[in-house]
Amino acid sequence: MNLKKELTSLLNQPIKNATDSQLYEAVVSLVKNRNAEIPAVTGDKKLYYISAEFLIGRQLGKNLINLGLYDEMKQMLAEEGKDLSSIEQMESEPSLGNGGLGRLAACFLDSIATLDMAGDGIGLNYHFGLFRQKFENNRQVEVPDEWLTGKNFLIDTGVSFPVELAGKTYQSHMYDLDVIGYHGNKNRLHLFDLDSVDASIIKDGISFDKADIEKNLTLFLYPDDSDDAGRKLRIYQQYFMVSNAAQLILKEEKEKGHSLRDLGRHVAIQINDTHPSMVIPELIRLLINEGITFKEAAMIVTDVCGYTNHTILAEALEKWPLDYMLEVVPQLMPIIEGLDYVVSTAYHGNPDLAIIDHDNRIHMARMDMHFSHSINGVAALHTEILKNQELKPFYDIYPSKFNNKTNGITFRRWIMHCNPALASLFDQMIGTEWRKNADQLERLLDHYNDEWFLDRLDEIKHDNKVRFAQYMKKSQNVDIDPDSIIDIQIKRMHEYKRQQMNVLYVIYKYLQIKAGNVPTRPITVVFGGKAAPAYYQAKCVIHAILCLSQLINNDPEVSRYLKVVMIENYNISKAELAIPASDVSEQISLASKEASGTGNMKFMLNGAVTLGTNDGANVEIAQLVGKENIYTFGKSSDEVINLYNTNGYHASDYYNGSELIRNCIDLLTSEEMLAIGDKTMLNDLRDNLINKDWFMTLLDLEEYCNVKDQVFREYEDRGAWKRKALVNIAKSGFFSSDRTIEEYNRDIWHLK
Ligand code: 26Q
Repeated sequence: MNLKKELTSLLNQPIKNATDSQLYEAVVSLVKNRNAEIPAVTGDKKLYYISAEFLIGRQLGKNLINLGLYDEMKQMLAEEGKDLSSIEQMESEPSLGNGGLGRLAACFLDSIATLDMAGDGIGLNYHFGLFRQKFENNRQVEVPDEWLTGKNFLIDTGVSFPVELAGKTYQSHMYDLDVIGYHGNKNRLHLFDLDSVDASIIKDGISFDKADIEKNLTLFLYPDDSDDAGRKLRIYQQYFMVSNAAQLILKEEKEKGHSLRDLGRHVAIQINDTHPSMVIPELIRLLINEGITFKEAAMIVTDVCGYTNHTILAEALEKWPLDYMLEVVPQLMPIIEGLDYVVSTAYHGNPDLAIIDHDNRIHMARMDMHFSHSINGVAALHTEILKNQELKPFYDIYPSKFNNKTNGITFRRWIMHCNPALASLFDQMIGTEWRKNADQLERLLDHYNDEWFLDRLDEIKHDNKVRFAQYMKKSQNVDIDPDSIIDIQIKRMHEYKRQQMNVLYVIYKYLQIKAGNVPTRPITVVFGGKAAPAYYQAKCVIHAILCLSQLINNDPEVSRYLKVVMIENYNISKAELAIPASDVSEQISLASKEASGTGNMKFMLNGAVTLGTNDGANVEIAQLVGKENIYTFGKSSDEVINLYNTNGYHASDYYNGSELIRNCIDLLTSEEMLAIGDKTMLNDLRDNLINKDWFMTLLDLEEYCNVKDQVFREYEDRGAWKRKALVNIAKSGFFSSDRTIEEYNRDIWHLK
């Protein structure tokens, strides 16, 4: 049936007369119907990607693109006076993730389906996800994100499994999202839930009774773990996720008539960081129940599982107290103790390798590394640091398990959907083959000296700046000058990502302008990101950004040249508007701390130039584009690691030793800032920078200020800048998640 007829019949009225919200519901129904007709990908071997997060973004546009219906739908609606992108905005964004790891999982599902591999995602159906961020009195306030209200893409499967938590059996409930690959293959994302979950236990903000598992189990992602009840809730959630996963996998294998002894031939499981690690003992337990010996079960599971590490921060490596585990998942403890015994026997009680340590804590990553066949990092530098530093004892015993898989992003969302004008320009210059094969973008380099093309690139960037400025005006009532240089740092708030260094640059610029040293062209510095609710220092940085923004806005002398903006409730939809509008991509983590980053890849693909440290995938970006097309600065990861090992960094030396640094830091608690902000928070931020500064902001601050000034100067050589943007775009093909997934398949999964 043609789209117009089908939509009209779903609407029960002419398209012209329908509201955007009625149209949204009808288009969702149409898409769900189309998806339902597609058979899921099949294959002799199937992947299960288990993850606590899937940051999938809005689904409507993505589904239309991948079904090949987007342009037709857009045009048909336009003929009826309707705008598809306004209709897309009716969808509440699924709140099923928090940051890079969750967005990576979403990109991977897209690529796995696109590459016609059989592979499903498995996670939890959080009712309120992370939280919605609001700004009040220049502070972050957390409120529940009610994304499940209104029509969405979830499918109620009616599938259910019994899961035993603290000796009590709960019946799960499985919802599915169809994952459509580019041009139509289908896999699924299975999200598990519990019918008894009850939002009415949520009290002011996002607090609730953490002990009431029956009602709270799938309310929130990463519930506050600052007390025992919070930490136990995380174990409840994790076990609920992996027990369902393990039961689903075994059920599907039995239905296919496969012997469970052949699991390794037919199933691959990827463990996305340590949150799903309990799938290892759970699968072993279920295999034993099926009559397989412990020893054989452990071998089978090792064959099946691969583990991905996404972070080198020690606090993110999960270690659960044994007594919590005994309380929540007593059925797993004999298995985990058995695995610990195997390890201890094989490695003569080496405490660095033990699953259960002397403090009776269970090291999830260690269990993963012993009982998976693959251990991977997510960028070349990250994998090297894992091998030579963080996970060295494991690299020494299992060198062949270690491998690198540099992250990637799906070009369907991060160019085709978010920047359709640029995507069409690519078509015009090099044909449409790049849409299937991202390496083709390199052919754009044939047009390195094509003035017309370079001007089009620049016009599209300008149009995207206008679109972003309009959005920010409408949503937050802030004015952004589309003719200013737009410099963006959007990512979770964390000290290692060093948003505070960017804040200090803004202060440095503010002081310069005050002293009469004004920039050639206005600069807009954009921030966006959530702070974990219990992460006080990160909240102080948000507070400083919002106060600075107000200070500068109210100062006409400065605001003509400089503007600071913070996007409220930064999420995927907002990233899709901001990234195409950016000139400068801020990737300024302390070297060695950002495992990879994936925002850096999205900016590059959309023609922004990176200002970054030699960290994570920035290193690979720099290698690809060459030093003329990226701005790097800061101490190397080796130097930073050495400073940590020798206790060689003292922030106060930098504070005392440099007038520039002192002036910037002191402005945080100056009279004008204290007139706007909270004395304690601003003081604590200043104090921390001078006396602790664990992530070495001041180490790289002066160089950062100098290089950032250079970036803004060189922006004025417009011809040269456009070429830098072009080279970044042309070299970004390597960062397609299709490439990453081909590598996972080749080296780890062996699906086909
Ligand atoms: C661990 C223990 C206790 C509580 C929470 C956690 C926890 C929660 C979330 C640990 C890690 C995360 C998320 C990590 C994450 O998003 N890492 C990012 O992964 C991206 C994809 O590989 C990388 O590009 C980023 O560099 C990395 O920071």
